Amino acid sequence: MPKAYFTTPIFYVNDIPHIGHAYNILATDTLVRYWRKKLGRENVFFLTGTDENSQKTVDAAKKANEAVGPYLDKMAKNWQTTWEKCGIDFDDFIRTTEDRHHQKVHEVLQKIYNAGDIYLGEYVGKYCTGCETFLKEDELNEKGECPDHLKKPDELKEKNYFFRLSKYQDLLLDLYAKNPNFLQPEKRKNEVLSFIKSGLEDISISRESAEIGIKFPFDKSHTIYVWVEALINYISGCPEGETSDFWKNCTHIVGKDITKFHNVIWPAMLLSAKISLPKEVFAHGYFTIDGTKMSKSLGNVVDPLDLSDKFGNDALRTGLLSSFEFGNDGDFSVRNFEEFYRTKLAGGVGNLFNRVIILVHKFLDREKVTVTTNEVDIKKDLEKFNNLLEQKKLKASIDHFFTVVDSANQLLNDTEVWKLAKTDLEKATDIFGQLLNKLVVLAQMAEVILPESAPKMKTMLGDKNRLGKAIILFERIE
Ligand code: ME8
Repeated sequence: MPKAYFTTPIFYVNDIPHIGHAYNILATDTLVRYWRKKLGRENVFFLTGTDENSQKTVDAAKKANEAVGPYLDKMAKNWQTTWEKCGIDFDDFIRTTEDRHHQKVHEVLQKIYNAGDIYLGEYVGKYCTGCETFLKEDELNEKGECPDHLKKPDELKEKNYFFRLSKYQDLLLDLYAKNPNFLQPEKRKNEVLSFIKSGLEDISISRESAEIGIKFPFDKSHTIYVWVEALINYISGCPEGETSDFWKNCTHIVGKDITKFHNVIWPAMLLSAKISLPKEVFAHGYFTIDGTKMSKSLGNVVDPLDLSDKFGNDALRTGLLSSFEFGNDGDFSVRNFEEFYRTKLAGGVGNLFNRVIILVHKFLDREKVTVTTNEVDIKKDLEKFNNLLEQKKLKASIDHFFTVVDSANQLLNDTEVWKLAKTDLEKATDIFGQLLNKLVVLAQMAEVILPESAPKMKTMLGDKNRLGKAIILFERIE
């Protein structure tokens, strides 16, 4: 059986998760569920975790008046339990403060050093702690600030180790020529390609004055640049390591903000260390909340747990993922989300299951109900759904699910089967059969996009001989 390995970015623990992070991990979890269904659970591996060796986590601990170690433990736990509460079914959770990660980082950095790609030099430049990156003059705004964090970067002058990124310019172009899908979607690839073509400079990969981090294996007085070691988490947490089929079939799901790291620096590091590359990177877009950028100062940051507590995890997942297509930028509005819940979930699929099951029980001898499965139709709808997921079209796959829901509701209403059953039971039985077929296919799709409702749907559908009782899938919420 082929293998598949999916990763999310590892999240910074200087703050708690918000809905932007949840968007990334819910999308990944949805793709993982599709592949687990196709390849079998043991052949698919899902890794997430936390990025902890960052100056901003140290600053956050100080601000909270807590010692760094316990602060990191507390925050990592918070991220992990948030994802568990949101119904994310990851196989492993990696923290960059773990030994297994430190060991792997040393191994990889030593290989890059042995390849002659690390040298000592002096760095003079501007560093933004918010981004954990050096910024060039032309990347700053008119006030000389980082455009994302609206803060003047720190002036740094220190002895640094450098990575010979410039050496990999042509090799990277070659990589994209040979593997056009290494970065998707296309527009993100074009951005990265023009960045590479504009000329790659060697990058500083050490800090002399860092308060946290992993030391170089060949020089313990220097700390490894947090991004360089963070990327290695994907190997530290890879089942069976970087020579395995999992690794060769790895998909990194990232936000578009971090493609330079995942699509320039990371493949160059791997080429240098002579480690095979992951299969692909998919960069999704960013969303605004009601048209404005989500930010603490604006007070419009949405906590995924608030939505999940009120509407449930299936609503959180499908409401977010169907707001705009995966790969595009978009907008999320709580009002549209509530509308989606009301019309599509409670009034749509929930109501459909309930009505059909209750009607079948009312008119047919429940012991004798058999679902006259019309295989062709089921196959057609499932195939379309699966094809969309293979292409990572998450919104389109959810939309397709609701097209089937709508067609079932229409069949129910057009035939007025509840009246028909009183006059022509034979004809009504045929319609009930068609409706149950649609519910069967919906329950199968739900395993991927509505994983908490899927078992309830299956219970309602019962087995070949016996239909189950109606269950409310989505409570009406005022
Ligand atoms: O970048 N819309 O971590 P991070 C969509 N530690 N996605 C969003 C979003 C929004 N408004 N806000 C955040 C880091 N994200 C590094 C990664 S990996 C080796 C190291 C998503 O916690 C987006 O996917 O700042 C972003 O890439 C991710 O959250 C991680 O953000």
